[in-house]
Amino acid sequence: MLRALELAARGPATGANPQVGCVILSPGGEIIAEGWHRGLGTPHAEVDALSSLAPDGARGATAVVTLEPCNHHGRTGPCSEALIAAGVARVVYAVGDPNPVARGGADRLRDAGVEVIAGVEVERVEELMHPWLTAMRRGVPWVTLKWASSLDGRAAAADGTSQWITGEAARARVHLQRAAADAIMVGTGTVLADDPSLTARDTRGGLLPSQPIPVVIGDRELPATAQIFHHPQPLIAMHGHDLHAVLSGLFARGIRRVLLEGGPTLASAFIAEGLVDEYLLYLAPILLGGGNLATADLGVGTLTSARRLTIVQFERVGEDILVRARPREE
Ligand code: AOF
Ligand code: ZN
Repeated sequence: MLRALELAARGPATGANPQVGCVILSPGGEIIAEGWHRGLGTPHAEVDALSSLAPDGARGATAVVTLEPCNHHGRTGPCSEALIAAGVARVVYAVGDPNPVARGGADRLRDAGVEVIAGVEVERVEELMHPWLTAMRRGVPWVTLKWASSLDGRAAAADGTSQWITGEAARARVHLQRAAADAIMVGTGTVLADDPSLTARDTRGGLLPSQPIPVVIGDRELPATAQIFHHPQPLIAMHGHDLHAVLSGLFARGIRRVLLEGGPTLASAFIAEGLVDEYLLYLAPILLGGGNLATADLGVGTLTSARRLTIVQFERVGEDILVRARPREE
C-alpha cells in the first residue's frame, strides 16, 4: 500500500479527480505491475496497472489500491469489472470511495467472489487525499485562505500600499500554492485596488504548467482593462451574497481546492461562516501599525467566542515565516 501511495502522488494534485495508485502482486507476493491516475479522462490507476500485463497476467493476483475501485461507467469503465475480468483473486484498498456516483466497487467485487480487504494504511492515504476527500464528502471545495501580513497583523500600510510585504522566497512559494489549487478567489474590491493577474508564475515571471481558474466574488463592476481578463483560464464571476452557494457552484464545475486570496472583507466573511479549512499565513518581519488589519470584523465579541486554530506547521521562508493552521476541532 505504501508503494501504491507513492505511485498515487505522481498524479496531479489538482483537478476534479483524486490521486490514486495501484500495485498488482503475483500469487507469490511479488510486484508485477504498477499504475496511477494521471488526471481527468485518463485511465484509472487499476486499469493503468492492468494494461501493462498480458490478458491473463493478473489471474489469481492481488490488486492493492489506495481508493476503493470504482463501479461506474464514467469517463472510463468500472474498475471493479476490469479487475473481475482480469481474474484478480483479492483486492486490498485503503479508503472507501466517497463519490456517490462511483462507489460500490467493493460490494461488486465481493459478489463476484473476489476477496476484499478495506482500510489498510487508511491514515496515510487519507493524508494525501485529505482536501479531495473532504470536498467529495461534503460537496463543497476545500478552502485554503492565504494572506501576507506584518508581524503586527497588518495587510497594508496607512496609504494602502500592500505589495511586497513579504520577501521574494515567500512570493515564489505563493505561486507554487496557486499552481496547486483548482481555483483562486478574490473579491471585486481586490481586483479594483490591486489589479492582480491571479496566475501562477515562476521566479522569472513565466507561467507555471498548472493554472488555477480565477474566480471573482462581488457586485462591483470590473474595468475591461483588468489584468484578470488576460488569465489563461476563463474567469468565473459570481455574486457573493451566499458564500456556501458560491462554493457549491464551484464544486459543481469540478473545482475541489480553492485558494482564497481576497482582501480582509472577503476573507473575514469566509472565516465568520466557518468555510475556511486551512490557513496559510505569511508573516513578514516588519511593523506597520495603524488600521489595515489582515482581517475585518469576525463577529468575535468576547474572547470565549474567538476563532481558535491549531498550527499544523510553521516554517521559515526566506526572511518571513509561513504558518499553516486549521480550525481547531472542538
Ligand atoms: C480516478 N482515478 O484511479 C480511480 C477513481 O470521471 P471518472 O469516470 O474518471 O471517475 C472519477 C471517479 O472514479 C472518482 O471520483 C472516484 O470516485 C473514482 N475512482 N478515479 O480519477 C482512479 N480509481
Ligand atoms: Zn475506476
